[in-house]
Amino acid sequence: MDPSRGVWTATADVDLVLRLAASGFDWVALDAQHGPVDRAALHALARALHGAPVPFLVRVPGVDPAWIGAALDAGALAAVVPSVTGTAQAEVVARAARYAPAGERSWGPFPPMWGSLAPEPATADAAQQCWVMVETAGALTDVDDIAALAGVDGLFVGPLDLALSLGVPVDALLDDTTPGNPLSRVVEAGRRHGVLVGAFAGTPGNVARLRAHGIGCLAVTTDAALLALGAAAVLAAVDPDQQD
Ligand code: 3PY
Ligand code: MG
Repeated sequence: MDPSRGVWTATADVDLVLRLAASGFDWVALDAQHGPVDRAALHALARALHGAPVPFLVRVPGVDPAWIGAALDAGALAAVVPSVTGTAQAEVVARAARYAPAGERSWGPFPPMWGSLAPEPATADAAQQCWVMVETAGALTDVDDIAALAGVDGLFVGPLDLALSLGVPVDALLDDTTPGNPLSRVVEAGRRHGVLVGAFAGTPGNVARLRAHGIGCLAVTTDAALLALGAAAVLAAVDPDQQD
């Protein structure tokens, strides 16, 4: 996963998501926080993505052990957990992603519902991951302790919320190269504790800025952006003189 180029989806359309999973990106992220993925949609999407060429991630709606379990039950490579405010919440999150004795995940994988086998608990614990989003000032303050927690496999920066929480413009956050800048603190915590560091980029320009910080696992674009870019490219190709 590092480096990797993922696509973030803001829809719950099974056919669209399946096509995105076969379009060259390394992973697909389903969004149950800001997108329309509810539990019923999660079942339909997971069933369709079972056996897809690339893994999927699920951003759960918040610090919610039930949703973290559901994301992993669906077969996500990782539950991506937003709005974590610090070490105490990260501990809850990490325990929700692993079966006992390491954690408190409840048994209930989805694949038997469509006739496939459930992974053994130990296999699931080894293969499935928990990524904590670093997008609050509190999570940034605690980032080293969060990265050190057993069961935290990744730190995933949400630049939009992190900038809001720090009270700085997103551009200032992304371009900050002063010693001890926020993104370098996340990267260093990840390196120190051997956990993945990723981020939401969304545009090619932001991909370059995040890579310059040493962040290689990136959500490079979204389904909505791909549609807009594709529409603009087609219209420009058929009528090059009508661009505004
Ligand atoms: C953020 O930038 O805050 C995100 O959560 C991106 O999805
Ligand atoms: Mg966010």
